[in-house]
Amino acid sequence: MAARVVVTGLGALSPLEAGVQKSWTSLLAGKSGITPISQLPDAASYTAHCPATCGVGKVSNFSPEEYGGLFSTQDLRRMSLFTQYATVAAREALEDAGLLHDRYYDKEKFGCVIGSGIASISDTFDTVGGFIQGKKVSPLFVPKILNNMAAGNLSIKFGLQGVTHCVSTACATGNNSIGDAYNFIRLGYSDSCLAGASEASVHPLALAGFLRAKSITTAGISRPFDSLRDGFVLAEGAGILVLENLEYAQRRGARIYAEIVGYGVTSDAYHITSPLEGGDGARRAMQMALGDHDPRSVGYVNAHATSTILGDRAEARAIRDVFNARNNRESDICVSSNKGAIGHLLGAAGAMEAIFTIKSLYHDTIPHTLNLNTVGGAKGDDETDFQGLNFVRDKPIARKMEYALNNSFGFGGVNSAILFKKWDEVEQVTK
Ligand SMILES: *[C@@H]1O[C@H](CO)[C@](O)(C2O[C@H](CO)[C@@H](O)[C@H](O)[C@H]2NC(C)=O)[C@H](O)[C@H]1NC(C)=O
Ligand SMILES: *[C@@H]1O[C@H](CO)[C@@H](O)[C@H](O)[C@H]1NC(C)=O
Repeated sequence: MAARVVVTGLGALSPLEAGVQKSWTSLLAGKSGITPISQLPDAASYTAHCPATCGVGKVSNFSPEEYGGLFSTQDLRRMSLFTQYATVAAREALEDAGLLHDRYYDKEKFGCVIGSGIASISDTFDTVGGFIQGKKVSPLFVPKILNNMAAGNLSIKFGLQGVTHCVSTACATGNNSIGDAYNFIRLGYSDSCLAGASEASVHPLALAGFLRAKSITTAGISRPFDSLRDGFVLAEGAGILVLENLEYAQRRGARIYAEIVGYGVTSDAYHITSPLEGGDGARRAMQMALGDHDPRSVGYVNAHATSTILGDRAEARAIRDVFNARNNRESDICVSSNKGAIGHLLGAAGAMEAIFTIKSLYHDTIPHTLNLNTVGGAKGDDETDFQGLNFVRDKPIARKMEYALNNSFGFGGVNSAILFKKWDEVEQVTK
C-alpha cells in the first residue's frame, strides 16, 4: 500500500519577510511586498527599459552574512542567488521539523526536490555582457546557471543522499516539486524529502521580457480577480517544505501541519501562455487532486490567480465547475490569491502559496486577496464568471476547514493542484 505523506516543516523567504511566521503575519495584516522599480537601489537599470510605474516583489535587504555561518565566503562566491535563497528557506524548514542535524535522519532515504523556473538570470546576463567585451568566462558559469543546482547544493550542505530531482514547469514548478516529492515518499523511494522551489527573478532583463510577453502590469499593483486587473507583478523568493512518511514522522514524534491527500497535473495542449477560456485543463487538475474526496469537504481554494485578465477568469470558471457553484448563490467555497500581497514568484509561487495554504488549514484562517475591490468586470468578463464563489477580501476570515486545495498554472499549458487535509490528532488516535 502507498505510504501516507505529511508536512512537518516549513521555510520561506518572501517579498514580505524572511521566515514563515513573519510572512504569514504580514500577509494577514494586509501588508504589501511590492516596491515601485523607481525606489530600488539600482532603479536606473530598470527604468532604462521599463516604465517607471512598474513594481516588483524583491527579497529586500537580503544579506547572507546574517544567517550565522550558514554560508562560508567561498559558498557566497560559488552559489548563485536563487540557491542562496533556497538554502535559507531549507534551513528554516529543517529546523522547524526538528531535523537540522543529519544525526536525526537516515541520509540515504532523505530526498531533495527543489525546482526553479528560470534559475540564475543575473549570472547569464553578467557573463554575456563580459563575453561580448572579450572577458574570460568563469569556470563557475555553467554550474551556476543550471536549474538543478539548488537541489545539488542543498544535498551537499545538509547531507541528503536520497532522491535528487529538479522540476522546471514555469509557474507550476513549486506545486509539481511538492507533487513529485509526495509521490517519491508514497512509493517508498524516500522517507523524508525537502520539496519546493526558489526564484531570483527580479532583474531588468526578466522584467523587460515579461513586459514584451504582455504578462506584466505597468501599474505596479497586483489585483487578482479585480475589475482593474491587467497583469501580474514580477516577484521572487523561496518556499521549502519538509515532507515525511507518516509512520516515520509519528515514530519520531514530529509536529504535523497537514497531510497531502491528492495531487493533479494536466496540460491544456492549447497555447504557450494563454489558458483555455473555460479553464478546462485547470478543472481536470483539480478533479485529479480531489480524487474520491467530496468537493463539498473542501473549505478553501488558494487560487493561482496572478492578476491577468484571461488567467483569473479561466480559473474562476474552473473552480465554479469543480465545486458546482451556481449563479446567484454564495457557495461555501472560499477563494483567495496571495499574489495581491506578494506578486508572482514564478516557479516559487506554488511552494510559497502552498505554505500559506497549510498555515490557513493549521490556523483555521483564510487570508484575504489584497487589492480586490470589485470582483470581476474586466474586459470580456461575463457576469456569471465569478458568481457563486466566496472571494475573501478586505480582511482575513476565520473558518474551520477539513481540506484546502491549491492551484498552480504555468506557461506551456501546465496546470497543477494539490489537496491538503487538516491534521487531526484526535481523529487519528480514535481511528
Ligand atoms: C500550487 O501553487 C499555487 C500557487 O501558484 C497555489 O495557490 C497554491 O497555489 C499557489 C498559486 O496558485 C502557489 O503559489 C502555492 O504555492 C500553492 N500552495 C501549495 C500549498 O501548493 C496552489 O495552492 C498550489 N496548489 C497546490 C495543490 O498546492
Ligand atoms: C554549490 O554549487 C557550486 C556550483 O554552482 C559549487 O561550486 C559549490 O561548491 C557548491 N557549494 C555547496 C556548499 O554545495
